[in-house]
Order: sequence, then structure tokens, then C-alpha cells
Amino acid sequence: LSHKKERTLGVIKPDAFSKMGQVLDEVYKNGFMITQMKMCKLTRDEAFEFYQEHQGKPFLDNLLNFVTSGPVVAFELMGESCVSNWRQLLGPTDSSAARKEYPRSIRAMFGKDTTENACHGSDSIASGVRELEFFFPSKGLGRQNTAKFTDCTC
Ligand code: DGI
Repeated sequence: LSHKKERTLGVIKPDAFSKMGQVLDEVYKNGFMITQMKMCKLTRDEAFEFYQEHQGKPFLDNLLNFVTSGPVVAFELMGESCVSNWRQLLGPTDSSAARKEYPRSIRAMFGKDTTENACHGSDSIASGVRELEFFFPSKGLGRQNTAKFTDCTC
């Protein structure tokens, strides 16, 4: 069994921006460590790049409208199995399903439906690396070398 530390990207989406304190409280209550954080408002081009894997999907336009409708808070999480652990804390994509299946999840508590679902989480280690590079570019001073002080291997 591997106990390597992983990195993943979390994003508080525009619908939950005003509840960022409560969301971050859940992050810490559940034992996650935040190692980078940034507040920004995405342009449509940036959102399109971020969600490139959803090109051609019927919900993409709706998703881009929503995620560019207000500011977001992006953060890096680091820890053992944090990619899947963070997605588990988020709950199902559909916030209504989350309320039924996992009432203590972040989407159950702060999301509304399948579009306005409070937060994002990378779905794999590879997605996490790409998505972290998007919000925290490793060139220049865009990203601190947090891997060094937390002994992360990716
Ligand atoms: O990883 P998730 O955020 O749970 O879901 P995903 O990576 O499959 O999709 C990214 C986002 O796109 C998701 O948070 C909300 C939106 N989305 C995904 N599937 C649907 C959707 N929106 C609508 N309206 N309908 C969908 O089927």
C-alpha cells in the first residue's frame, strides 16, 4: 500500500463564495491541509481551458456561465489520498443527490443542484497536477515550493 502524499485542487465556486468561511471550516474539520490559496474571477476563455475535458458536452455552456458569474477561491490540498478524500467530502455532483446520500458532504450543505454545486475537486492525480498548474503556475513566483516542506512526491 502506498502512503505517498498527493496534491489536489479544490475550488469554491461562485455560489459558495459568500460561504467561504464555512466551507474552509469543513476543509479543516476534516483534516485537510491547505498549502496554497488564490481568489480570482475567471474569464470565459480561462474557464473553457479549465474545463477542456467537457468540450462537446451539453452542459458546458451552462457550466461556463455559472463558473464565470462571480469570484472563486482556488486552493491546493496536500496529504495522503487527498485526491479521493476531497472528492468524497464534496459528495455527488448533484447537490440534491448529495443531501440524500451523504448529508454531511459539502455539496449537501452548500450546493443547490447539479450546476450550482459549491465546490470542485480534481478527479485524479493527473488532473490535479494539470489543474494546480492552471491556478498556481510553477514558473516564477506563481507557486511556492510547498512540496518541499510537506514532503510531497507529486
Ligand atoms: O467532478 P464533478 O464536479 O463532480 O463533475 P464533472 O467533473 O463530471 O463535471 C464538472 C462540472 O460540470 C460539475 O461540477 C457540474 C457540471 N456538470 C457535470 N455533469 C453535469 C453538469 N451540469 C449539468 N447541468 N448536468 C450534468 O449532467
